[in-house]
Amino acid sequence: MFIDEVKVYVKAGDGGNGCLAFRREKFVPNGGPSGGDGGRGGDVVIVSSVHYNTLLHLRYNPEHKAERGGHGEGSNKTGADGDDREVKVPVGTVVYDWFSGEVLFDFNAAEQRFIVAKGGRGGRGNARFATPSHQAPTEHEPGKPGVELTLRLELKLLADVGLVGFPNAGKSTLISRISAARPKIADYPFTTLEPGLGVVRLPDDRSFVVADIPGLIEGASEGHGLGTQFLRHIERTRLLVHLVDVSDITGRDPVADFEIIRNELRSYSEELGSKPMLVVASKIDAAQEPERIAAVEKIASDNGLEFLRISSATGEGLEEFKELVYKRLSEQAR
Ligand SMILES: Nc1nc2c(ncn2[C@@H]2O[C@H](COP(=O)(O)OP(=O)(O)OP(=O)(O)O)[C@@H](O)[C@H]2O)c(=O)[nH]1
Ligand SMILES: [Mg+2]
Repeated sequence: MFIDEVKVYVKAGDGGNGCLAFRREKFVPNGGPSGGDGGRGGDVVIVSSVHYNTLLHLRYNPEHKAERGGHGEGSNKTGADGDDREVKVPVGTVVYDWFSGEVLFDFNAAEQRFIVAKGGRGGRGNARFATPSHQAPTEHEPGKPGVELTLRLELKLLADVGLVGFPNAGKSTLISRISAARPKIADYPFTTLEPGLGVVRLPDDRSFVVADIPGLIEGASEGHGLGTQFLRHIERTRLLVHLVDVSDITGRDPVADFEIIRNELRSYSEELGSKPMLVVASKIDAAQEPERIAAVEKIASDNGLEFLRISSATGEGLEEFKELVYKRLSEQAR
């Protein structure tokens, strides 16, 4: 299991100070106390959001402070409350106290809100201390400090996207180009024996998780090649990316390859067979015959599937690929 983890410091806003003041008006010789209360400090609130798939955005931004409350003023004016500070996390994030290791909250659904650090109360102004026998109080309180905490946020990464295709189709090469994952890559089938995950980063704190798995061949569901056991690692993904090698050297028919993989997925499970899928022509830098690419494009469109072309060797199409995958993922609620 792949785990994403960050250390984060949070500090709620301090309360504003209570004010010491007396009314001074013409014709009112001894005006009463009029110091207002301080405002409440803002809370730090952690919110689960479907727009985040990883904790990467917090790794580069590890401090979160809410606003302090305004101080009380004369004429019984209360200070303004400080604004809350929201920290967004993906569903599946668990919040721990860094030092004690205690679990503070477990986000298991979207749009849950957890006040992790409460803002300090505002101090009372001197007007609040007046009683019939104590008409000119000078007592007034400072605001209470906001809570501060160091947290450990942990997310068990689940793949959002599964890469499927024949052995040698270029799955591991692709994940190595779009993420920090460094799987073994080689010019022979069944190079990948164990599934691996990679986190893909996009501008504006966007990210998603891709699973690289072993190749499938005809009869895999009957145990040929490496079988289909490993498909359970992509059962819970939201999108499949089907890589079809269109280079000339394979000597294979890319359309037949496409059909074989789809059949193997269907034999594994109805659910996997009907998952949303993007069809990707891989290794276009090595495709001298454009008909091979056109044939894959046609079979995709005949099946009502989106089609893209990429080369992990030259980088062509990779930016479009990442953006399209992100777009399709964010269109689906988890
Ligand atoms: N020309 C070219 N070769 C590529 C490209 N992508 C991958 N290759 C080559 O294709 C071969 C297989 O690549 P892998 O990434 O290991 O393929 P895979 O799909 O992970 O294969 P398995 O793990 O065996 O299922 C390697 O020799 C790569 O260098 C590409 O875009 N262009
Ligand atoms: Mg591989």
